[in-house]
Amino acid sequence: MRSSQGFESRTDPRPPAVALTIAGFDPSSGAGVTADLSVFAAHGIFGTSAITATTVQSTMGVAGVKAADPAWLLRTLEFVSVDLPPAGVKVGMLVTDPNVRAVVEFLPGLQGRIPIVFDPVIRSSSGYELLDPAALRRIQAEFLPLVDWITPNWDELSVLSGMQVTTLEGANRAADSLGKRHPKLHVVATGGDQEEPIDLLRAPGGAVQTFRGERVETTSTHGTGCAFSAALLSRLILGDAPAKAVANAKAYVTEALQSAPGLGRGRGPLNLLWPLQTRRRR
Ligand code: PXL
Repeated sequence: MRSSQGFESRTDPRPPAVALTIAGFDPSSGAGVTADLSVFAAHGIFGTSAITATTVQSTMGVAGVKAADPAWLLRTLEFVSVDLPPAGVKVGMLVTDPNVRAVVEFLPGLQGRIPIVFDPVIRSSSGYELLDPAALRRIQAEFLPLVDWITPNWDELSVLSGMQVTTLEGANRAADSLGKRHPKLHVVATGGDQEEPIDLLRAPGGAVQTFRGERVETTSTHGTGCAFSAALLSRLILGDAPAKAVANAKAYVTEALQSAPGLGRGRGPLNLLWPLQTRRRR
């Protein structure tokens, strides 16, 4: 159906799948929950969210982080998920140990039934620390066993594996080490920020596949990791097999980078809603 504004309205009578994002709030909309909600919307998925922290930031970088109240976070997660049961969960920035504990308390009710994707946010691309050391220890000990997918870049993979990753072969070894420690985990070592943008998937059992990408020359890279992990979850919810989900998420991010609107004076946001815009009639 066509409205006066030139948009097509939804004609599918089935309700959309629900995805839940547990992440931080970025007031400049490049990363965090609002970006994740755009990614879900672009995939036809209805997004719910719970905020782990608010940040002061713009495209110029992060200037401050204030963690949410962990009891409030847990209450939010439980209340919204009873009414709007998620078909998948994405976890992003967690910041504090009590937040990790809250999410560890929440997830077991869902674990094993739906995909749970973790984008391990450790520091911002502008260098701001976004994860306390105690939180990192609890993530390793209690949280990763509950997660199905993890999407670290090479820096994050270095921290998580304890192995300094500087080459694709190094990423392979570190992903293998992490995967052996958590046998149920799909590890995607994302190389989008490298000179040669190659992603590496280590599946449970140890099989490895690489995904060669196109290098996009742009300064609009704010929230690329958020976008990739939310797109990966979306593709898994839509029924993609693991390798297909990675390839499709990568293609989605590449187009979002290529068509970025060029906003801000620093690292600008991506064009996360591009799949909706291409359907717009003029
Ligand atoms: O891209 C990492 C990230 C995720 N989520 C929030 C952030 C950042 C980086 O600054 O602020 C809310």
